[in-house]
Amino acid sequence: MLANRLNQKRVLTIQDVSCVGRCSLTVALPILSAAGLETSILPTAILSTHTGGFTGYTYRDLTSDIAPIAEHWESLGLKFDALYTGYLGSFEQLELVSSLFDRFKLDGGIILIDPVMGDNGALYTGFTPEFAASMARLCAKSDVVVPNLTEAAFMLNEPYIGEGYDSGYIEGVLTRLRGLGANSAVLTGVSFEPGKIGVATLDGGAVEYYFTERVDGYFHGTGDVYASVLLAYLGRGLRLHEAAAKAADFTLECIKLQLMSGGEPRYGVPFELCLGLLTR
Ligand code: PXL
Repeated sequence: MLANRLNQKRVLTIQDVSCVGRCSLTVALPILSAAGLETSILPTAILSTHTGGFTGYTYRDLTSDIAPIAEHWESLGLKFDALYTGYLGSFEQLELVSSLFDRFKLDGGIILIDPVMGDNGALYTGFTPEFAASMARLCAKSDVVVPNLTEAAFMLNEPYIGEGYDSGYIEGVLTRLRGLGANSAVLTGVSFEPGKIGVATLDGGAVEYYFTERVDGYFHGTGDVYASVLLAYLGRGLRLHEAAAKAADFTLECIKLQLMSGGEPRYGVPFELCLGLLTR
């Protein structure tokens, strides 16, 4: 991958700004920066808070800014070592992002899609199965797709199975995710036994697993923390499975601190206190 003389990789992350509530860009930007990646952002919308756990939030759609921003960047000849998408809010944004992938990825660069759409068997407010089908089509352009079990089920148009599954099921899901055209897939929230939760990865060889202790509860924004740390380590050149495992450890640290802090889950996890783990 092309880098500047300090050997810094250049990343573009495309997702909303939820002003309050530690998710999307307010998580991705500090994590990628702490890991030493030069990080550019393309905000797709500005919300006063995220949509999970707050009512009355404002939403300013920035879709119409994407094309002119991209034209300016093209005039500058910009390209990125990695493009990373998180929460995207409309079919039009999916179309625009698909074109950004074609125009701004360096040869040998990474496209990472975190298809943020839902959790625990349900889609977040505002998302539909049709949107999940379009997200699945976008995944054909990805090098790495990072869904949880809910997002995977909706993208594959399959029933959601939240528990009681076996490794055959997980391996089938990963294979079908690659069948969408993604080069590799990381499935989060995989659990075969009480007290343990983890990730399963597939990049062409055998499926690999990594488990940590399970902390019960719902922790807002941890999917965004996970995907950002995953990309941070991929940018450092770690193999997919190693990066996926390190991201799981980092996310667990954040969750433990969240429990210690006693803060309201909707304000997200105190990932700031873990950033030192990412700096050299
Ligand atoms: O954490 C994912 C996320 C990102 N952005 C917005 C959200 C959510 C999850 O609810 O609402 C606006």
